[in-house]
Amino acid sequence: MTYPLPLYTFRANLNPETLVRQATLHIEGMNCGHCLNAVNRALSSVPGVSIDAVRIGRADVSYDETTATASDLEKAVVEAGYRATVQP
Ligand SMILES: [Cu+2]
Repeated sequence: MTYPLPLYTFRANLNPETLVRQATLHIEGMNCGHCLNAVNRALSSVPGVSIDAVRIGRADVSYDETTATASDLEKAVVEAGYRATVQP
């Protein structure tokens, strides 16, 4: 007797931690506390994103890749008036 249960189904049991990614955004145009607030606000408005640190010129974030993409992060910062590139 054979059991047609495919072994790969066990891999569907993903650890939720594997879906959280970290990214660093390099941001041009920031120069003061207002900019820090604006970038903070922009990034925290993206669903699935949590901010680890924001400094002048740089933001470190964690994001749930089932909810947000790297380009969502970039877009949020660009819409706030800065230039941003994401490094995974
Ligand atoms: Cu500023």
